[in-house]
Amino acid sequence: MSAAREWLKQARSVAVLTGAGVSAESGVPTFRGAGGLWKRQRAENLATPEAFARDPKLVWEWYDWRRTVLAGLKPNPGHYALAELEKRTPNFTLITQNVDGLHELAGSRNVLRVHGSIWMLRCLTCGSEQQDRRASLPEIPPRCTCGGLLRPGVVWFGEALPTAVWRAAEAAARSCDLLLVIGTSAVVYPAAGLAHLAKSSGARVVEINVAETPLSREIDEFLLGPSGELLPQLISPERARRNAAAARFDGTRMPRRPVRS
Ligand code: BJW
Ligand code: ZN
Repeated sequence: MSAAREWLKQARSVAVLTGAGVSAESGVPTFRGAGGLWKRQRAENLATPEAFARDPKLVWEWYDWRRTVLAGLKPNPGHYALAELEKRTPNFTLITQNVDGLHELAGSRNVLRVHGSIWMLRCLTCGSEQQDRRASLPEIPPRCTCGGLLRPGVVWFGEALPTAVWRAAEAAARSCDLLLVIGTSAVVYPAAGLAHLAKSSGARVVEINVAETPLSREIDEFLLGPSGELLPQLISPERARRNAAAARFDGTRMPRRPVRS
């Protein structure tokens, strides 16, 4: 942790790659691993254009259910720590594979959503895109005003990532001094390749995860633990220490201040 803190202090340009694990402490299920899978479904079975072509209603039911779950969730201390890091780092890029929108809710501004957003809908007929933050949609599958079928504005397996967003993500990985890789199994490409790109371009790479990934032995520092705890310790250690100390005193043990009338 202390080496990573020092690299963060020295870095002039910081990039961050996040995955589902960063939202796990908000209550968002991950895709893989123990407790992973959304409603017992594998992303590989439903997150494909073929699955959508075969049964748009089934795929939409999965996404609609996920939207309902996500609508009730809030960012966690890991999301907030990253938003704070952005404010004090002149050259900062947050690259996320997550489609949940929790980074933006926490206050992150420069967010590259390489796998799109679950809150965007795109028409298969006229190509128009619209944001729709309703938890559940009144009609499944939803239709565009032109009558065409709408699809979730996310990137499925076998689909290209949005070109401009992906170029910006590659540029950030290539030019950063430090890349933080947080809560991703690092098995889905091309996103996982950003860590190799940053490393081969001379950046330090620090990973935070509750379990080892294929990257863990190839990078500079692996921090084992939940990102909702480790990110505040990495980014604002003083505040994290104060909060931890405060949490040790519950209402009954906390010395009471005299109440002035
Ligand atoms: C914690 C924690 C806590 C838990 N704190 N940590 C063979 C080799 C290489 C590539 C391929 C291949 N065969 C096929 C491909 C390509 C394919 C791919 O990578 N497949 C692999 C699975 C094998 N990739 C694609 O198809 C991509 N497109 C592409 O390649 O296009 C080429 C092309 C070019 C030009 C024209 C046409 C095509 C697209 C990939 C799209 C991925 N989409 C999804 C669904 C998005 C929509 C939705 O949400 O429904 O994206 S799949 C799913 O996986 C989602 C995620 O963003 C993505 C990554 O998952 P992530 O975030 O890493 O989550 P998990 O669950 O895997 O991991 C969570 C981690 O958190 C774990 O490590 C935990 O330990 C950790 N954790 N709690 C910290 N508290
Ligand atoms: Zn349309």
